[in-house]
Amino acid sequence: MTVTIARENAIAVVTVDNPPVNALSQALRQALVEAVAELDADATVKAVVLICAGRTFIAGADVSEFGKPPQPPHLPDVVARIEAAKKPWVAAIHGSALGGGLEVALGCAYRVAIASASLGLPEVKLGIIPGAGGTVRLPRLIGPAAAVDLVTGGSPVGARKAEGLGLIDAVLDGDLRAGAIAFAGDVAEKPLPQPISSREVPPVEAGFWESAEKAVAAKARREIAPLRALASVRKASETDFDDAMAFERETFLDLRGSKQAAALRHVFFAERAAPRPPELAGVTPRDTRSAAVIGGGTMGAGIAAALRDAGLPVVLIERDAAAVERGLANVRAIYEGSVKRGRMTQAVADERMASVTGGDDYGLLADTDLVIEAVFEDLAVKRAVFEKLSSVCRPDAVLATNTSYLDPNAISEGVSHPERFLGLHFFSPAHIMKLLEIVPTETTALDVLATGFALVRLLGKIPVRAGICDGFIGNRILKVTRAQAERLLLSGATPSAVDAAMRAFGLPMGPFEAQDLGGLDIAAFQRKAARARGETPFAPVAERLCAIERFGQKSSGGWYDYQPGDRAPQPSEAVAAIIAEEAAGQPQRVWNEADIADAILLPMVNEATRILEERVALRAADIDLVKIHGYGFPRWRGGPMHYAEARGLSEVVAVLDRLASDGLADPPCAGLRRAAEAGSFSALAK
Ligand code: T1G
Repeated sequence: MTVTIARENAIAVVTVDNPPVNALSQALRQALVEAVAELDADATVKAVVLICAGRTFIAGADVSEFGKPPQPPHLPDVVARIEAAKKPWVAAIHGSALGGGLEVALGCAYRVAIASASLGLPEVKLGIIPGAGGTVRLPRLIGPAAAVDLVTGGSPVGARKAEGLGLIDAVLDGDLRAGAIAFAGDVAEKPLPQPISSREVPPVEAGFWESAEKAVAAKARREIAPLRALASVRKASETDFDDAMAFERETFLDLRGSKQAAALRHVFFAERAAPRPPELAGVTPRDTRSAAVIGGGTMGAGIAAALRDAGLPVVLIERDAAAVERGLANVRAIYEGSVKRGRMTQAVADERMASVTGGDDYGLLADTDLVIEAVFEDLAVKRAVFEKLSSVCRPDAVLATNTSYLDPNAISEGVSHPERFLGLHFFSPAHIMKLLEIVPTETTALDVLATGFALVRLLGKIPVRAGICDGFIGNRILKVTRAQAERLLLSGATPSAVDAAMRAFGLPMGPFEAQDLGGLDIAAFQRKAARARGETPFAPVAERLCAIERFGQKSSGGWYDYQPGDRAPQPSEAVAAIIAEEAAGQPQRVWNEADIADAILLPMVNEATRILEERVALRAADIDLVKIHGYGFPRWRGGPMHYAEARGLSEVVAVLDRLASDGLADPPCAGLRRAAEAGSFSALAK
């Protein structure tokens, strides 16, 4: 880390260089304090530019220091020291000024940025609030309403928007350093602007805080930090600067040690590790400038939209002209839906749709870089597709299957140049869900695997490398969860009680509501295939529901009844009767929410541990990302593996042993017992 000072006539340029994102480590905070003292004492310096090397302005406090006691100089003191400087400091912003980075910029007399820069206070996304004056200076600079949006939402704004808010003084064209030096020269002789800390917060209209609290609570749901951030902005508006700073700091330190902050930090680092499997270090991906999707059904259309949204022209291939039209209509419906929801303008939707073309001639793919197959989940059908692709595509074109349950090794048999084949498992809806399981076969070349990861980055999704087994990572765990949920029904629980318990834990919906939404027939199809492989999937009640065509919301009912036109689940007497028949002779017990959650979550952790032991997943944190980004596991819980570690793996093993002794779960696997002895899953991932 370096902080260098250069002198351009009467302007000093302080350059921060702390790769990769100029995070405010203790050493950097110390160097900034020393730079202020040096330049205050230098009479030849009339103004100062604070600029950063590398790809971004200061991106915030150093998140890796959060697990340790804060070290002086503390950031609020650094910001105050810059604010008290005798000469005007001009923050010159490129990339992102985030969190502590923006707070440092707020300590400067002026802020300028290039048009591509963004500024924000994302702390709530880490389960904390700004801890260096962000909630206290911001309402003084841009007013309470804009400050509430920035602080409680955590999303950055672009430079132009920031200028409009009054957050920055100018958007500079051309070279940032030169522009900032010129700006500093212009202000050098002017009187220093009033420090933000001594300005008044503009008044708000009656009822503002009450309505803000309602809006923030509705959006934050179970996350604590947004409401605490709102309280800090309100405090800043209602008390003097010092009291407000003390309140903010106390809140920041309180949240910094919270379970939610630890969980959100875990996810932050997990999302940055997952795209970098060790085996790909130094491997160059193949270029992907054009793409095609085979199959225009729900998945194919969603994948086509995801590819197009990432800027790739897409060809959608179907078996005949009518199917092509249906496929294109499915893609068009996705874009029309986005326009209807206000996610994009009609012009953007039309422009994107214009680069999605269709055809029933594989010959169109002779020069396509990447082809993703999304046809019916049948091995023979998929193999036929890849036989045709092998004969028309370039030998170096990457061929991918979107299969959920079939073995990509089996699908790839007969593919020419099998090294260019892999699994890319999208989650439905493919243009929205962030998770993508990347599944190499035994022959996938490393540069092809790297191409998969590069594609996922281009799509703005979260890649998780998955080994080959039935259901890879996510769906394999889902099967266990569904079987577990039925076990509870046969021991006295009801679908409503199970779903309510899992919603209370933080899931967006419970296992039975989810099946009714997705359709029970899909899992029935997988169980039929499993039985054909000699397996004995456990779903006694679901099998009976499917036998009477109770497939969920797509039919008159599933686990629940539905009134016509109403998607609200109603407990079903017919289902209760079937459960009673299947539960006959089974020991019954009274289930409370905590016990239900244990009986669902801990077997989930157990199966995830097996997945880790079998190296189907590289890391426990990867499994957390699968559950969070593929199945709605609450981010503020960190994922099932983080949740289990935070709860204590020894306790997890003890509870699982109790459930197993009652016949309500499989016993802890050997890996889970080993992890419990070690105190973490890291013992397994080596
Ligand atoms: N601290 C430490 N390391 C960080 C970091 C941070 N704040 N931000 C990123 N990194 C690392 C990251 O782990 C990765 O490391 C590398 O930088 C590239 O990250 C007092 C308390 C800035 C938009 O929340 O949003 O300030 O894996 O892959 O896609 O009030 O990183 O390469 O070794 O994400 O170009 C508030 C978090 C902190 C910003 C760049 N700040 N970072 O995105 O790169 S709390 C944040 C980001 C705070 C104050 C409070 C993004 C980015 P490695 P990357 P990117």
